[in-house]
Amino acid sequence: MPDLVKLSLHDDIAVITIDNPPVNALGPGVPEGIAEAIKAAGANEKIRAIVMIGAGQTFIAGADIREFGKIVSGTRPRLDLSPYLRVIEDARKPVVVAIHGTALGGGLETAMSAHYRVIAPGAQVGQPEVKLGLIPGAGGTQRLPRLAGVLKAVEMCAVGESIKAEEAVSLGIADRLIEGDLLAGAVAFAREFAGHSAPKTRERNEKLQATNPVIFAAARDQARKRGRGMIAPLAAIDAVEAATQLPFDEGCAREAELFNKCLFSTQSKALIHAFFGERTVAKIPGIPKTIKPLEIRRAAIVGAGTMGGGIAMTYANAGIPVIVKETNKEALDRGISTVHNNYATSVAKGRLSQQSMDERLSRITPQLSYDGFDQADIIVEAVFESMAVKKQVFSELDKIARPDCILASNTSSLDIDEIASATSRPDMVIGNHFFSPANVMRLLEVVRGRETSSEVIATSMALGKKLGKIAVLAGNCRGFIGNRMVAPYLREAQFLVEEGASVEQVNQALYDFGMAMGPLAMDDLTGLDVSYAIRREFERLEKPGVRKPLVPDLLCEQRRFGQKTGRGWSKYDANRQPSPDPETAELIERSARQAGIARRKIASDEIVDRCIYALVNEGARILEEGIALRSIDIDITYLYGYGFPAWRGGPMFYADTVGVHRVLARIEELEKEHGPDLWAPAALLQNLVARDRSFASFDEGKEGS
Ligand code: 3H9
Repeated sequence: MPDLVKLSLHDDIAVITIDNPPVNALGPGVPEGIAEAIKAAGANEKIRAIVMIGAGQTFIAGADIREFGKIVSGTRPRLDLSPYLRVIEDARKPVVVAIHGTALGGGLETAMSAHYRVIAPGAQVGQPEVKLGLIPGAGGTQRLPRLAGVLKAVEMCAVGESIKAEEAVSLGIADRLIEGDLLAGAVAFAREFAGHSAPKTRERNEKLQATNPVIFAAARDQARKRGRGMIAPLAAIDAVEAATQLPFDEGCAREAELFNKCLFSTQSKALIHAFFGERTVAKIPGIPKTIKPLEIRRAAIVGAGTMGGGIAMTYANAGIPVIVKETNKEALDRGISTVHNNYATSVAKGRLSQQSMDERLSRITPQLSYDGFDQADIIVEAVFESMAVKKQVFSELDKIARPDCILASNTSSLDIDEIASATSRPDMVIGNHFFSPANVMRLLEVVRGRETSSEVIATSMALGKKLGKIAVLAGNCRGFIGNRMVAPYLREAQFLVEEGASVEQVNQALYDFGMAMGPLAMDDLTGLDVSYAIRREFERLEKPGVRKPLVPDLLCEQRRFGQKTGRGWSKYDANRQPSPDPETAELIERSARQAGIARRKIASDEIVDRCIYALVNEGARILEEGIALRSIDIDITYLYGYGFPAWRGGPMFYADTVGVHRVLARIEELEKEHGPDLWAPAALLQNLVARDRSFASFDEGKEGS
């Protein structure tokens, strides 16, 4: 028997331990090992029942996700876990699975093929395959409705969220909650049930009876809204529905068919890319694991505006006390009242208890002075996006902060080195660019300056995790990764409306592509005044004679800053619902006419090509300059900071799926039409095409890939 699975005897009870770190995934050798152990225990006359448990922190967290790529590329045969699970279910002695940590995907499917399940408080079970663009593929869609009922099974398989131990027990997925020593409790449970006729999940049909078909129609509606464009949630619902219509074996066959369709889809490849990407971005080449992050016990923030308030909430939510400083009482009160209202909304929606809200608020200290800043381990500057203002703040902080205090700027695009030059400790200065709303958005763009120390980078990356963020490291340039790429993306969206597309058409085309919102809707949300201020900062660097969007400055001059003023590219009602703004449309048309821009009918395909390929081309430049470490860092930035659809994997992965040669050809066409200043292809893109490579292959060999 392979070492991955161990069999030991506790008198009359056999204990099978799955030991495949880090998460006991069902990699090669594990299912085989389990089946062998079950058979061996079955053959031993002294054994009356069998307990199966995971070593380390968790039960089985699923199939080994790394294997899926090999199956799709044909280097590994298709994965069929069913025969191994049959061995468990058909064992003549009762099999009790003991769950701690997580039983996810194939892990829960393994557990459900046993006769009984006991579970530790704090453990979770789930079928998260849809998050990887898959569906359960080892009988999960057939066994789960038999244990938990159809309604819950549909939800768990189509949405992919895990449930807690207590709920698993109340639903019938687990049979008993075991407080204290799980193994001892499971062995005692097994003894209790040894000799009972063991229930086979596949034969338990009572919860399938009288299923209301409305469940499936409602689930499909929900899935279309929630997972816009995704195929896996719908496939998961089809598979659970099959459980209510077909005998078990035929239901499993239908599930296998749907699983394979999903497995071979680009969507699944994209979502698996995102899964590993989320973890890869934490690995920074050149910063060894031996570098210990500094401990962050107390934080301070300069600025209580939208960003400062959201950042304060993020720290408070993570249990870190935080001081927030403003320059005048009115601004401070306004900022803190927004924080208060945000928490109160969460309480009203039942997402947060009143007690948690009070605890979190008690961690936030609003004030007008720098009192206590000398105690902080990190100070985050979140003031107006102006170099002069930021340098002033940093020179003040330099005098107050402890020498080992990190000075972080929340700038979204300004030069970190120039900001650091206002201090005597550029090695302690770093960018911590949060995305609005900072307490909600998962991305944290960490920007390393020329002199930022490895320890400070490692601390920001670890802190990001503690704050519940996905931290991506970027180099220092105008806009770093995210906003540098968004500039040409927005530029094209704005050019397109000048050339004849409507604001609504541009937004709709990108929304239909899968973006969380259209580019001009995003511009209205972040505030046109923000990009206006940044344009002023960088005006001196603009190349003369290059076409620039005409309308954004005009809208700002009329104080049409987007959602915050009720007007921008669109009009917004009191609930921030958009509607077309005829005055903006008129302004766009007039400006285009005066500039001699020919207006024409524009197809949605052109809108998508121009916006998305502008992202890809700039992304390629960012890679070639080393601003992003790997293409995956760009993809994760876009998935978590800019609402790029996860099932397309991010802009660089998307370019790979289209084919870099096709992307380059289209960019070359756009260069011919709009000129090299706007559309000269990135050298890296040309290089990849010339060598028949992809962005993914560019990442190969880099640490973490
Ligand atoms: C499936 O089961 C299909 C079935 O229906 C059967 C089909 C036939 N495989 O997240 P962490 C790695 S589909 C391989 O940082 P945490 C992960 O990459 C699967 N590797 O820890 C990382 O590696 P590294 C359904 C895996 O404590 C390390 O483990 N299951 C797998 O924050 C630690 O992970 C899922 O979708 C895996 N299944 O969270 C569950 N899982 O250190 C996916 C993890 O080199 N996993 N790794 O970067 C998770 O949700 C979280 O990892 C978990 C732990 C909650 C388990």
